[in-house]
Amino acid sequence: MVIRKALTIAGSDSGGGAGIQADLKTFQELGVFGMSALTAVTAQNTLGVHGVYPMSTEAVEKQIDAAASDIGVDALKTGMLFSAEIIEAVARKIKEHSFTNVIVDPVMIAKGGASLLQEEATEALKTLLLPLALVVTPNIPEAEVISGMKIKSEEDKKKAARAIANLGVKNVLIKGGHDEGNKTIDLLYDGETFYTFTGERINTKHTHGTGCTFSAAMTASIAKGASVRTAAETAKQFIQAAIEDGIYLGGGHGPTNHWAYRQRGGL
Ligand code: PXL
Repeated sequence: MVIRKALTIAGSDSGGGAGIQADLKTFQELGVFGMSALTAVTAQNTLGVHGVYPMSTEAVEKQIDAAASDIGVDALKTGMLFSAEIIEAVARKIKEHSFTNVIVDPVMIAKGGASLLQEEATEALKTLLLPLALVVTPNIPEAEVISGMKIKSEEDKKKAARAIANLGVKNVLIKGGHDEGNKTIDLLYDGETFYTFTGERINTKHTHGTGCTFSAAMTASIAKGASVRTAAETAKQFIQAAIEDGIYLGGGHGPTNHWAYRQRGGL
């Protein structure tokens, strides 16, 4: 049996719904061996972020080296990176190890409004990390920050995707979770062609960690050899199932159901 391996470079969510916890659960559900390099620890539950404790750049680099030099990495994703220094360290390591299957989830702000990326780090994300990425997966507010434009329509989404692609990333996937209306339309742009993936909007507050889970599902699929387009399709189905089959934990924005996709028979 060939075992595919994926690495998440991201923050820890003590509440288990987002961050590396969501990533590792998703990798496991999709049959991929998961590894992690922690960038920060958050003290967090469904009610909010109660503390953020970043790791040293040395610690981040050593974790990446340890995973890469022994077990090997078929695909990696980045999540919460917190600071420009950590982004610089991660970019350096991606180059050093010649990683090509790099999925960047440009995490900026948690559901409750806590900052997971210092404002001055956005520039480092754009100039150092995106040129090394195979895919970037912003939600609409993140796509607005990266592209520097407002997104009010499907046409705006396309314009923003083109602007983000101009930063050097090969594929841009703007997620439709913040769309208005009863559909969520994810837009993929590969530098030439636009593709859309449409889901039904679910009326729920239990969407904590959806971005992490989505990009982790893409990473797992790519680790298994899928194309970006197929990975986007799988990730859409994975997150749709995880939101629809809610598990309703905690008193605030609860986690999604990472078992749902496999329980429905997908893999
Ligand atoms: O969903 C974004 C995110 C990423 N990483 C960590 C988080 C969150 C959201 O709360 O806590 C560690």
